[in-house]
Amino acid sequence: MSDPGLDGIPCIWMRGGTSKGAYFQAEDLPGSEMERDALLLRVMGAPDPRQIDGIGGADPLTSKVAVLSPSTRPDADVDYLFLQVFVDKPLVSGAQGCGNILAGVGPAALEMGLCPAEDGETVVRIHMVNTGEVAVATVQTPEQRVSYRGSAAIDGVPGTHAPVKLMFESLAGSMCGDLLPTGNPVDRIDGIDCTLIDNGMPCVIMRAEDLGISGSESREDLDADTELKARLESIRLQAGPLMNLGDVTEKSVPKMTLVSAPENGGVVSTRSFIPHRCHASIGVFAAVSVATASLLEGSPAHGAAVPPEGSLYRIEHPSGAAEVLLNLKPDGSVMSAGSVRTARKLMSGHVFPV
Ligand code: NQM
Repeated sequence: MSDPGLDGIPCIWMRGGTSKGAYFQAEDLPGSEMERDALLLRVMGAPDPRQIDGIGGADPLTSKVAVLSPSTRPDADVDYLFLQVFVDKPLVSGAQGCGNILAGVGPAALEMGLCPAEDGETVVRIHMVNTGEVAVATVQTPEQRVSYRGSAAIDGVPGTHAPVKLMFESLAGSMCGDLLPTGNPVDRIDGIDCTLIDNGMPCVIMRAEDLGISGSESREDLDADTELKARLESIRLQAGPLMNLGDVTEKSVPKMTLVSAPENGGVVSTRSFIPHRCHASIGVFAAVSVATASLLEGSPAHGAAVPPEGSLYRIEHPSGAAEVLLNLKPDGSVMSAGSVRTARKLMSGHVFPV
């Protein structure tokens, strides 16, 4: 009988967008969720703030897992289940998706032979199991091999790489049932104006100044601000049930996003707590949700925003800006969204969850 601690488990360690994670095939992981999660905690070395006994990078952005399998849906090529492995708690959560790790799913599916590569570009339709939506990824595959080399740059990642184009339709209410789960563009929690929105990612959007910050602080300064974090957690725990997410004490949603006026020609500036640490940039779906909120009159995001000329929304964040494409319907609501990310295969081999 095979022993994963001795024989290892096939794994690709990949950067997807501004995150990093372990990409597995579902068939190589235990079928029982409890056993699977226990194994993933050992793989990442969690719980431990340093993740010294695992491959996690001691940061929620580098303690992520993608589980891939042939698609169960006729309109997709591959199923992608995202799992967040908490760094400092014995918790693995599938109660959110991840658009950055999604950037690596097309390349990983092709590398794993879950779908065939074409010569030039390959379109991979990805069923995002966490939310039920389909993403369409375009991967560079010259001579039917995934290429990670190219000239696309994204803020938060040094250098340039091959682009991975991601397109989405009908993200509204991905986890909350509705774009605005309370039916309001603004709700007040603990005296703070909040837009509770889900256009791909449940987010609570607030004015940075209402929380006593400028919104241009560094990630490190915000992470050290325990008083601010306690206020955000109080709002988050109340927002969870209002957003149809139930008790979110042990969940990584909703994301707590503070907005302010843009400083570098973008639409709006953000500092996004995911939810207990400040993001080094911003999640793809969180950026789509912020861009969408910027269209809603009365929302803190609308008040701070400088609308773009066309359909490209630059959402500023601590390491630059994330570019989000929004195609609008004639009534001004969002029809489809997209983003260009990059990914890179860093290691392919076996991981040993001793
Ligand atoms: O919002 C981190 C990330 C994410 C999520 C998080 C993401 C998204 O940047 O689509 O990508 O919000 O926990 O990896």
